[in-house]
Amino acid sequence: MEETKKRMISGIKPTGHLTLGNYIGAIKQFIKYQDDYELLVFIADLHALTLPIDPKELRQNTKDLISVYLACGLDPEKVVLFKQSDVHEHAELGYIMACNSNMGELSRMTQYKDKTQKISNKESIPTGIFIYPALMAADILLYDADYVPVGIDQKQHVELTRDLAIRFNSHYSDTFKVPEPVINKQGAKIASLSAPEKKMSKSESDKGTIYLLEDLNVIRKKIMSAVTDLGHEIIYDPENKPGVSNLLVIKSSLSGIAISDLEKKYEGMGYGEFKRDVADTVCEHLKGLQDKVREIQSSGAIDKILADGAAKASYLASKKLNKVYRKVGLRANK
Ligand code: ATP
Ligand code: LTN
Repeated sequence: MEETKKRMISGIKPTGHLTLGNYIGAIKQFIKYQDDYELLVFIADLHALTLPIDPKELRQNTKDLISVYLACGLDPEKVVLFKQSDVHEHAELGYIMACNSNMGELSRMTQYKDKTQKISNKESIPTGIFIYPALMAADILLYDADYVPVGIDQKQHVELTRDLAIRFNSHYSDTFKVPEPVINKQGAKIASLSAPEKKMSKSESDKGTIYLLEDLNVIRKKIMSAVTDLGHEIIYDPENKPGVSNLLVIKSSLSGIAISDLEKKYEGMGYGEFKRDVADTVCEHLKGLQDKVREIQSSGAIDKILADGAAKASYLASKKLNKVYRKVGLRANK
């Protein structure tokens, strides 16, 4: 008898142009897992509203994100691919989770602190960014996911999801599966090329960010001017050589060559030649991806894929939300 597969769920916000960090830290993992797990991958468009965003941009980002998911190899025959806002249960359970979380735990979230630090008038911090983790918990708990593959920056949110699930279960009786985060060993935090102490991020556009769909010549230039470190050795030493180590992680993640083998290959090589080699690998990879994205966008297949995905996700989500509504007293407890 075939063993039932464990379930996994993850999503990316369509907040900006996708980066190499999103690809290596998140999307590449999804592809790896699609055969062995029952995988759901969604476009976290409700989350994209938590900070101001232009509607036109949100629409374009959403189209790009689904195209990139498909171009990278997520197979809609194996994976449930959908848009969060197409499944209304996310917002509804998000509200219930917000009612079951507290100000203390939400204000301790690092992402909340980081994102609001830049807003000088604290009175104007949007409420959505504060309750973001409650919606993220709903995204996960709706589907009884066993695992949540994310980059390291999202680990804290998955841990809060676990706390909220355990609290709900003990208050109202067993309702949610308690999920676990899955963080990949390598590439969980791709750094900015210009400031290697910072995460490469799609909402902080700078010359240190490689966008998956940008001009390949620009990408090459960004890699050639990446900050390297003192000395001339090409070795993996994130403490003392964050710039070089980041480039090694990028090269290794895209080529599949172990970092220790790369260190041997680059022994005695100068930084310039090293960067050229990394740029060749990145550009070769992204050229293939960009060609596929163009093909998918002109194929007209996207709407149907998202509609099918939403139907499958809604089936699971509505069952869970009904159960929750009964437990909390919003429905007859039959
Ligand atoms: P924003 O800048 O809007 O916060 P982001 O680039 O951090 O966005 P998210 O939508 O928050 O992207 O993240 C999508 C997924 O990509 C998450 O699993 C996240 O951990 C992962 N991720 C994002 N940036 C990186 C990075 N630099 N290295 C590795 N993984 C990353
Ligand atoms: N918060 C995540 C995106 C996200 C997510 C999720 C990831 C929203 N809901 C559920 C995994 C599971 C982010 O900012 N990367």
